[in-house]
Amino acid sequence: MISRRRLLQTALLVGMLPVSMVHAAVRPRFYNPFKVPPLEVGRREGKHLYFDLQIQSGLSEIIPGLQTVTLGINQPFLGVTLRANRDDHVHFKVVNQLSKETTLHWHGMKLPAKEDGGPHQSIAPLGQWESDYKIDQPAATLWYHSHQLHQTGAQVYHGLAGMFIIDDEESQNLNLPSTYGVDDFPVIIQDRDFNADGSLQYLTTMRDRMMGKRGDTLLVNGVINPLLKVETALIRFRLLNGSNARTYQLEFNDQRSFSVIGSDGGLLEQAIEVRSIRLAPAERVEILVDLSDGTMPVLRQRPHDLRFPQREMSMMNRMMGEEQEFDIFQIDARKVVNGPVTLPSQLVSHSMYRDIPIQAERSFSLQMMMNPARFMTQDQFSINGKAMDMNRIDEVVKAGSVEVWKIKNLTMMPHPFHIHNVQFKIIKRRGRIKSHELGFKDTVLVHPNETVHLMIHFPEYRDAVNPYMYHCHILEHEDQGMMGQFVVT
Ligand SMILES: [Cu+2]
Repeated sequence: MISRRRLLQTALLVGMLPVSMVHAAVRPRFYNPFKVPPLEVGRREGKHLYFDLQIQSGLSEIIPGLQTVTLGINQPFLGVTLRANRDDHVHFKVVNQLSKETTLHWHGMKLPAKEDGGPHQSIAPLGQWESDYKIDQPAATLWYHSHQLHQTGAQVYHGLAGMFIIDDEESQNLNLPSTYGVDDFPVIIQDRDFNADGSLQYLTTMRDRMMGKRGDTLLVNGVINPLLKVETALIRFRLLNGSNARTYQLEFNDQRSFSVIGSDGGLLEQAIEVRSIRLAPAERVEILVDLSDGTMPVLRQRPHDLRFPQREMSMMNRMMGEEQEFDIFQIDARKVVNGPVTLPSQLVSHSMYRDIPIQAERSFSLQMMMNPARFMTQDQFSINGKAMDMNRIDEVVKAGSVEVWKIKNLTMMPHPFHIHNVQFKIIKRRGRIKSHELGFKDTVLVHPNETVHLMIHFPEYRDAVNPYMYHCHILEHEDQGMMGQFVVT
């Protein structure tokens, strides 16, 4: 495994570090160019958009001088950024060039179950899968990634994940920064471990299996230590925690405030000013940052406490590594010329199914089996006492209905709970619901001993055969059984 210090030494040896590293206070501390993933807007015929996606493997130079075997979509490492409008009818032709089965799941999208790209839509080696649906939800920052049964952790870790941006008229009328790669940037945050030969190191310890895989090297859009040069004062970042297991508490090193404008499912009703935000695996948040001061702030992960209650389990917390501090990327705003900016306050209004009565309540208990006899098997984790079974439908939901789902965490660590095909609202949790958790969500972090109540409006897609998934988005937990299936009829 290569530590940060070792990386730095290697970089110094091969002369990769500019002299400016020494004068960190006034010059950039980060040195790799920020990578903006290529944008793929498809081939348009009226309202129909056609995308050709190739799931491929490749070699990537992530660490200077070393080649890493990676996976990607239309590029060697990670996916291209997809972009489409609300009401577009998208058509994906996905070709699997790998020698193993894989899938592509459209995370956060409301769509018919057979188009969802879950474990039931596996694509054979050299096979092809088509997915067609109409985008019927507001502008949002979604993503797409592998959802192969028992292999999601490994495949996403090696690169099968990308961003999917939806636009709509309402958001465009707000005049938010929206020029991709100019004042609107994807920021996919991932942590990885590398072996000495540059290969990605995955699941070598029992701790990785139980707590989820965390790495000591931070990547943004696949790049270590990126420096982003910007020239306009108001910048929008679409932050995606694409990590397998790590939760981040994000802040700038100069403690500047920023404006949260969007959550998983789209824009908030009002912008919310904060200095720090927590982002669990699979969560997204859109933020606006005022850089009119022309400085070089660093976005970093602040050591934080995910314990609940606060006094217990500090040992577990250390095991999870959330006490580590990381610098994630640096912004160089020295060329910003335009003056002070005004942040919008009012954004969009959320219709909240106020007129539809709640038709059902369901409870889900997240459990860890901790049975030594079952170590190394694929069912260490469960929901309501059952590990994932492709042949078992756990819940049947009525199309168009509103339900309350109560997610209860009976384990000693937090789990980010994700539901396919919906954008829910968090209506009750321990403590106050704040910042991005006020918006529409498809993933919510549930703390130990906490029960989080979600209000969910299920779209009108009916299919009694093909199920959707709900699961923990710590991918090693999902792969080891913390997943269930529901159909909508
Ligand atoms: Cu979990």
